[in-house]
Amino acid sequence: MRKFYNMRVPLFVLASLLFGLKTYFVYRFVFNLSIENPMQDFILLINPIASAYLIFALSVWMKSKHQMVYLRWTALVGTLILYFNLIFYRNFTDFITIPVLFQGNNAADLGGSLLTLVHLEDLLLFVDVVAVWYLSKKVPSLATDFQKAGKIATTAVIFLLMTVNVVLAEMERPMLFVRAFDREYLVKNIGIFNYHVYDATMHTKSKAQRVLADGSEISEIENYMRENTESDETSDMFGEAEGKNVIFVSIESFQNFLLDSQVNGKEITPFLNDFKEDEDTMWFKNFYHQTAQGKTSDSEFLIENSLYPLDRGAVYFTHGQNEYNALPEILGENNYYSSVYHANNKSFWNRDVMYDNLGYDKFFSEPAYEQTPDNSFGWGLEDKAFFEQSIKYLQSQGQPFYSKFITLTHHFPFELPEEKANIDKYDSGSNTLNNSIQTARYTDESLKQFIQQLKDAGLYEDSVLVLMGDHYGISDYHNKAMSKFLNKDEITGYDHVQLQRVPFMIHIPDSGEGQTFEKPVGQIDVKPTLLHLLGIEDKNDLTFGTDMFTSDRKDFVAFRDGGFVSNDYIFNKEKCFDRETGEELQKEKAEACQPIKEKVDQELKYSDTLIYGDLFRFYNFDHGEEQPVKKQTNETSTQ
Ligand code: GP9
Ligand code: MN
Repeated sequence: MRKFYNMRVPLFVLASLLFGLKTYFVYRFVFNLSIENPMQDFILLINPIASAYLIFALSVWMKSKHQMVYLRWTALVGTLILYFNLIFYRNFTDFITIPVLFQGNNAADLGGSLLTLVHLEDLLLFVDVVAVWYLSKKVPSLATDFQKAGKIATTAVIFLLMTVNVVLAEMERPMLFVRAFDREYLVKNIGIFNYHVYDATMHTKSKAQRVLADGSEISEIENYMRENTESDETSDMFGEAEGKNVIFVSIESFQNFLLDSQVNGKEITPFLNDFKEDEDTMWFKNFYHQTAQGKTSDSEFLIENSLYPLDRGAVYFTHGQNEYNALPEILGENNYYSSVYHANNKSFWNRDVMYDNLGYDKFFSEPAYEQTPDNSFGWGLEDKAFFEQSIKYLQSQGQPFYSKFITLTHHFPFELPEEKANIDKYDSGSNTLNNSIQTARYTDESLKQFIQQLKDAGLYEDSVLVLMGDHYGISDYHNKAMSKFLNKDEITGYDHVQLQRVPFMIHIPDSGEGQTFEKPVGQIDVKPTLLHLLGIEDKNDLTFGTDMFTSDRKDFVAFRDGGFVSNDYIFNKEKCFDRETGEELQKEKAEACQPIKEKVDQELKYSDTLIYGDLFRFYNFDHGEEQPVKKQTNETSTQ
């Protein structure tokens, strides 16, 4: 008995257990990781303990005094990694990737948003760090002094635990690593730390892809596009807006659930509610955003290029120097002047570099606007002042022009001075959702004013107005509040997908072409649609989207996580739903999703190959692929 009493648990074991259990609690109760069966829960418990043991147990190979230093710093750094992921998760319902880390200046700009993501109870996360720190200093006897056999045995346990973890994960989700579209699955099955190692490997691999690419893949991708996304039809809408200016408004974080909804008897978006029904407005009520970690910049990338953004990082950052055949460039060749209006610092999302590359003539960023304490809050200049101050620049542009406006006020954390709010906050457990109602209403008012200002400036008649929501504003983290708002028991996988619908309206003054379209379409289709309306035919263009008016469109809108919407089905996180009823399909019925899912995966893979390999540098857009011009843009030459 006495012997047992005297036995001390080595600090590395204690640290592993504490750290592992803590991580488990974070996975289980803070990250919204869905648990579908007891096996998944077991994996969730085993993986943090296994990874913690992996890191801490290595200390047995060190001298006692180094062990203690190693253990305390490892506990601290590990906790910080976990904590940064947690903060990131609260905002994006996603995990950090390496490319996101290199967007440091964006994180700095988050400013006010960050504060709302840090909670007091987060201090609990550091309790074990304090304990390990204390014990490592005060009880040196907790260090180990194993003989070689002990060290080897400890290391063998590392391998054993890791193997059990990987085997269980592979059983639970076959081909996890190959099909890793979904970071949540990875974290759930191998843990956040191993996920970071995996992510680093992927990062290196994708960097190598450009160097190794030689242009041979482009013809396969071109064939795919010609067969699947190019339309043989020319719809009646071809050239409907020929020669007109295009005023494109990207509305920050705006989702369709805001439309036609009320809070305390007041409409949230009275202007948009009317505008979508206007006799000159074509409203696509099943239009989906397709963005990933690059948020607004991903939506811009989709509409300018009709290519998919990447599943990790922001393509604006990681591939800002690639060769593209973007909308502003094509319009430029057709005598359009192109510009972007956005009152934020120009390097955010690497916009200054990317816009230049995409062929924009001018970027009106923060310095073009006058900011005062009265007109700036949250992320900066308020939308009303933004539009008002933009008119003078718009008037001085040569015509026809293509100008993109990116709003800012309805951005997380949705701050608005009380005297500027014309609707009550919502009342739920989520301040984010509650506050967002007021900023949504504010932005709706700013759009109404903008159209009046365009009319007053004589710019309305000759322009096509396109309004588009860039991506979701309310993440899954607020599902509980969202279910209250939508009057539902819960938010299912089906609801999640339907919540990714964002406004998309094309308004051609005096056209009488207004109607509501039901077909599922997405941001990938915007570029071909606009070119179609402007009567610009670019037969050599390579796009994954198709203009929204033709009837021979491919039957799916793909999401970056591998989910999709087709005419009949909705697919999300390996579940197949009936698009009409929302019912989850089982067994044979669910099989119907598989062939579409394969196409979706194929298409996303092609898009990634194009971007990672920078394959457009091998393609001649003037003549098509038949006369390739192999450009020697930098280190990779194919000559
Ligand atoms: C930043 C603005 C918001 O300039 O576009 O970016 P987001 O966080 O939505 O990607
Ligand atoms: Mn945005």
